[in-house]
Amino acid sequence: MPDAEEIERLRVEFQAALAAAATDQALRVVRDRFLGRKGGVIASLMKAVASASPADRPLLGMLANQFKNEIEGALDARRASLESGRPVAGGLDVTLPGRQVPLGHLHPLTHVRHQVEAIFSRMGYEILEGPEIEDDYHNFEALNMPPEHPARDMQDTFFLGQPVPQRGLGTPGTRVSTRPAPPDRPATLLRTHTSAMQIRYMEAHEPPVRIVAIGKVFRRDNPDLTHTPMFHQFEGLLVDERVTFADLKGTLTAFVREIFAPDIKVMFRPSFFPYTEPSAEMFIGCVFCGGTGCPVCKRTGWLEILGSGMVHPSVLEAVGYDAERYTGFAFGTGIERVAMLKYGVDDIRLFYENDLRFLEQFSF
Ligand code: 2NL
Repeated sequence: MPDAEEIERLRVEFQAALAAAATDQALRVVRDRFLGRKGGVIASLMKAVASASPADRPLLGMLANQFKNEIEGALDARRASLESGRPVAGGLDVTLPGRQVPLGHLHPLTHVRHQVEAIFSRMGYEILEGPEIEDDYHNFEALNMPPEHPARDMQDTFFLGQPVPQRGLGTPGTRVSTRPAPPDRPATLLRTHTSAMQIRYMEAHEPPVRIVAIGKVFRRDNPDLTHTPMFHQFEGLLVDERVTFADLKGTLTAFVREIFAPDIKVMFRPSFFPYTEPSAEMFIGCVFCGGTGCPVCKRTGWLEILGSGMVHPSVLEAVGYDAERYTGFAFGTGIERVAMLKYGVDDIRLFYENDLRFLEQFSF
């Protein structure tokens, strides 16, 4: 049963709590604790008074009511003093945090592109951009793919300037065709890889060459989880005297360690490209399962990250280099592929749909 002493003890407690409350929020906590309708100190006190003996009830009731009024007054006064101490300019509380301005951010592919450019720039490579429309010579022939070369079947090319009937619309004549140009006219096409830029660079510069070519490439693919008719490629090329396969391995290992993780595992496996000999695919230890095997790496523990090799002597000769004096290495892969492996994206089409629920996960 409460008595005058108990009320005095609660008063001391209240005064300590009030003195410690330096913010509106802290003040609200004190108010809830003492004046809260359910379980508040005053509410409990009033309940206890109601069940006190008829002899004690009048005095206790009066003391409890007095205490309650005191608390209300003290809380109001304290709030007023907190408000008056706050820097206010023309009714504006200048201590409030500013409203968040919604800020955009880079597209994940742009972010990866910047990272690739930064890593190779630091290694002394020049970054190249060039035309998306190319001719047959620079896209195929100079890369050791003469007209009848079977490797051309690996690329399904968009050719330009061929009139073809359009579905649905009565007017024939679109500017992009799937048929090669007649032999009397040099074919123009949408580049199927960024290599043409590297051929043009070598035609205009003597070794040493250290370049990364980067940009959109186009292939006649039906869209699925891993294919779109346009994607972004980057290719690297280094040509100098005494360049070896060890230089290729060291450079590419340094690259994947920077873009994925410093302790990532790497593996090279023999492969074939018409423009390199020998050729190799590079794999990294699966970033999703750590090598133990999962659906992404198809239980192999390895992910294919890029294609590479020593530049074929025919390519060096096509640009007028002395293939006895110079050797070089080259490599290429998709920015999309790197981004998918880096961020665990399982569908390449997400990069082009501009769905904010996807893009907003990349506010780097
Ligand atoms: C791929 C293939 C590769 C190259 C690209 C290259 C460029 C010149 C000369 C020799 Cl100018 N090679 N580029 C070499 C090997 C592979 O990428 O499909 N990667 C997934």
